[in-house]
Amino acid sequence: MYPIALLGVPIDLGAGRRGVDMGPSAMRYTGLQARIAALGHDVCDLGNVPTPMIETGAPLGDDPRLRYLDPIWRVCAELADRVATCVQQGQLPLILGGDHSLAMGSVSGSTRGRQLGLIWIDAHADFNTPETTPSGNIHGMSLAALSGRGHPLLTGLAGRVPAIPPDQIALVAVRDLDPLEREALRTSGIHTFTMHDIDRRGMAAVMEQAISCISHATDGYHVSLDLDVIDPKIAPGVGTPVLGGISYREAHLAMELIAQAGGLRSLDVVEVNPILDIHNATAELAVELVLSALGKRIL
Ligand code: 6HN
Ligand code: MN
Ligand code: MN
Ligand code: MN
Repeated sequence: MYPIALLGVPIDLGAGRRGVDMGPSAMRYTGLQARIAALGHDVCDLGNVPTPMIETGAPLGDDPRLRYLDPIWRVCAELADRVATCVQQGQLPLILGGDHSLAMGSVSGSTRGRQLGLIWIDAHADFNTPETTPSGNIHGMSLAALSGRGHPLLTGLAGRVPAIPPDQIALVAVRDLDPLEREALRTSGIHTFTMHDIDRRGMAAVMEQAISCISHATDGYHVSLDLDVIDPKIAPGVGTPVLGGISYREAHLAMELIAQAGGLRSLDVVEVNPILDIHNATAELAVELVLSALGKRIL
C-alpha cells in the first residue's frame, strides 16, 4: 500500500449552508492519523489548503448560477497541484472536506499524468450545470464538471476535457436528482447505480459491478465519498440530508470491497458538517469508513 498523505480543505463556498468548513477538524479530532498508522500504513498530515472565507471577502461573483466561482476555482487549482505532487511522490492522497466542490481539484490532480476511474458515492449526482442548477451551489456541479460539462474554468481544471471520460465514472447510491440534472445524467454515459439497484441487488453486487466497469484501461481509481449517501438517521451532520440512505453496514461493505479490489489511488471524504452533527457522530463514521477503505478488517 502507498504511504498516505492527509490534506484538509476547509471550504464551504460551494454549499448552501455554513459549517462544512469545520469537517477537516472534526475528522482529525477523532484521532484519524493515529488510527490510520495503527493499520500499519505510513501516514503524514500535510495540513490544510488555504481557503478564503465569506467573512474575509471571498467574492461571490456576478452570476447567481455559479456562486463563488472564482474562489472555488482557485482553491481547486491549488488542491489539484498539491494532490498531483503527492501522487508524484508515490503517496495516496486522502482529502478531508469541506464541501463537494473540492473534488474538482482532487480528482483533477490525481488523474494528472495517468488515466483514473472515478467512483462517486453520494445521495446526489452533483451533475448540475449553470443551465440546470436550482441553487447556484457549485457542490452540486462537481461531477458534471469532471465529466466535461459546465463552466470552462471548472471543466478545465485537469488540463484536459473531460478530466475523466463518462464511461470511466460510476455513480453509486444516488437517490435525489433535480429534474433537468436527471435528464442530463440519463444520456451521459456514466455508469449509474441508484438506491433502487442497491435495494434489489444488494450493495456487494452493485459495488463489484461499479468497480469492474470503471477498471478497464485505467490506472486504478479515485473514490469520492459524500457522507450524505448514508441515511441521515446515522449520519445527521450533513448539509443536504435525504431520507432513505445506505445503512451503516452497507457503507462499510462498500469501503471494504474497495479495499479488497486493490485499485484505490486517492480518496475524498466530504460534506461532514459539525454544526449539524450530533456529538461528532458523522465525523466518527466518516473516519471509520476511511479505515475500512484503507484495509481495516473485522477479523
Ligand atoms: N452535494 N442537487 C442540489 C443542488 O443544489 O444542485 C443538491 C446538491 C448537493 C451537493 O451534496 O455534494
Ligand atoms: Mn456530493
Ligand atoms: Mn450529496
Ligand atoms: Mn466503463
